[in-house]
Amino acid sequence: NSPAQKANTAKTDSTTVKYLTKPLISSIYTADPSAHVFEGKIYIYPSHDIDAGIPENDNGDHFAMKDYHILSMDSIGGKVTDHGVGFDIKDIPWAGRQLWAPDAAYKDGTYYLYFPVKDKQDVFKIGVATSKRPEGPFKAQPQPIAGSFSIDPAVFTDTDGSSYMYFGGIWGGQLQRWDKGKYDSNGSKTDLQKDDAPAITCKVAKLKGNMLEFDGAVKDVVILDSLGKPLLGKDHNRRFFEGSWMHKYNGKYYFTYSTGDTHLLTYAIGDSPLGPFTYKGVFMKPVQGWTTHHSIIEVKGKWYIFYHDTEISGKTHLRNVKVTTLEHNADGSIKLIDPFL
Ligand code: FUB
Repeated sequence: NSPAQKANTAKTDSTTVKYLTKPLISSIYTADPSAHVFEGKIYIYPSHDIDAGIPENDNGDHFAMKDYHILSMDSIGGKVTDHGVGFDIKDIPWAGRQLWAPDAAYKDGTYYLYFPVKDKQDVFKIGVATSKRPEGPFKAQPQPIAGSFSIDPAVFTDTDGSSYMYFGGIWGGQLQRWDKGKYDSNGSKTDLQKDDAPAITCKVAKLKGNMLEFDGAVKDVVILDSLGKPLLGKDHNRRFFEGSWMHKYNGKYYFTYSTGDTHLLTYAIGDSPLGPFTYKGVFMKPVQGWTTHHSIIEVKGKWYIFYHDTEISGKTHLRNVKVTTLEHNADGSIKLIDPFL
């Protein structure tokens, strides 16, 4: 455990802790919820946490997930349906281990499930699987998406119909090992280890119309401070770590992400889905547990954030998904959410 993780756990050891909202389901452990409105319902694509008995480390080996259960709700606050296993690691021909945070998209009668998993050489890549139903079962393409790497795919479809994938995560997500354009198995276990250089950042790629391939080069998601300078490696309270998402509000593009070891959800705003984005602030304080991962959707004119914490288990690798409201202020900023009452 890093000191930050210990502090984060200690904060919630007290018996007086009261949570802002309740877990959506308790029959299985779920995390990293990517929510979408499909067919008039809310579908949630979470990781399915399991206890594989692997000790906790900074590489994230204890997150040893093997399948996804897709959840749905008719409305926020309504009954949650667990549709059972919609996708299994054993059906991915190239997979080795660790099926991490997924996302989903819809186009022209097909649902697309995007998933990160380590290949047989223990390198994270991103794959895609398809289904005619939002809850699956999903069938994987035979190979990972060409040019993909690292973790946490988040697919955003703009109002003009173009889709983009945001992806990447440092430390156990291996993003820092791709800094020179190809995977360096001897690379850093954490970040670029250059405090005064621009921090490694999230990646974005436009998707082709077939939703299965990248359309052109993978680009950096540039996050600038208020003076127009890129965030630096030492700026752990603001720099990108993992768990990105994109939503569009009043014509502006909101890039939201986790700062990882400082346990914050932060946002940056831009005029294009490809950025650059200007850092604006924290919109969610640390949850219980080390990881923090979210998605943001609009349902019937109101905005919601799906996130996870460890209320049920108290263990960082056994998480439970939750939902609460997200509010934009009149000036476009996001109201700060405290996950505890
Ligand atoms: O669930 C495994 C990893 O933990 C995710 O990929 C990260 O975003 C973090 O939530």
